[in-house]
Amino acid sequence: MNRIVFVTGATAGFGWAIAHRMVQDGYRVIATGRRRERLEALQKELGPALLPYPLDVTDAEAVAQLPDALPEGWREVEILVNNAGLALGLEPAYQARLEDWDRMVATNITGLLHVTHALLPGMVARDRGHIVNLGSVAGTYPYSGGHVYGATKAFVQQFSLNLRADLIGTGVRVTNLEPGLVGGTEFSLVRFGGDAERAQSVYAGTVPLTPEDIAEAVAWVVGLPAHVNVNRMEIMPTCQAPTRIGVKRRE
Ligand code: NDP
Ligand code: 8X3
Repeated sequence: MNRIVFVTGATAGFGWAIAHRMVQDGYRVIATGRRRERLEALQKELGPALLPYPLDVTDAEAVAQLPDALPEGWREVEILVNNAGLALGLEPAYQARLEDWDRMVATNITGLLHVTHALLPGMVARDRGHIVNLGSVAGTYPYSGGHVYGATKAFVQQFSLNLRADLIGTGVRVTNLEPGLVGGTEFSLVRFGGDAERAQSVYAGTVPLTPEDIAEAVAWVVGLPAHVNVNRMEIMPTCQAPTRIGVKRRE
């Protein structure tokens, strides 16, 4: 198989699992992220079907050079998994750090846009492609402390749907994956600035989704026949559900 998948944020969590799954399914994978040594470890494990390509999605210059900067034979990206992203902090908006807001916007919105802008024209020219964006349930359901993180994922959801509107009549598909609680990643560790105990407490007493569950969803949506487009897929663990709207009662 000569189908090429470009995964952002493949050094950990979902991206790491997606890289494994896609190679296992016979795709060739360009694995990106900022931590070069993690990408090299991935290649050691997965062999020549995986190309380690260090890339910070907020480095506009490096992203703009795609796909021409990729080695020959790796430039015709068919599937883009826009996975790199992060949440920072869980304080209420009025106590949040402005630099955290800026970084979430730069990574989850601007980074995702730049990578898409670089790789989408080639897909349209070849009349074949699939963009899988990592949104979140946080883009649909508000929660305290979710302010900018949830808003970035609402952007990703709407951008995905608007891309679909532009891509009607082409062979390029777009899917927004919207997971809920997923354990086994660095997400909460990053959110809480390296506080492992607080990060672990997020999953206490739950059976969360796993990165492999997300990789399974990616493998399924991209493996469907070319005439089938999953627009949005919301996935929660069985122990999670959208519940009531909050009310603050007087004491
Ligand atoms: P992880 O923190 O485990 O992984 C995030 C990945 O993004 C890492 O590989 C990291 O690599 C990469 N990354 C972060 N910033 C940049 C950057 N500037 N440039 C390139 N890569 C970057 O998180 P998850 O795997 O849990 O999350 C993946 C995606 O899924 C995110 O978009 C997240 O918002 C979303 N999501 C997560 C959920 C969860 O519960 N875990 C639920 C719903 C959605 P490196 O540091 O090496 O650059
Ligand atoms: C990650 C899920 O609920 O922590 O996007 O925002 S949540």
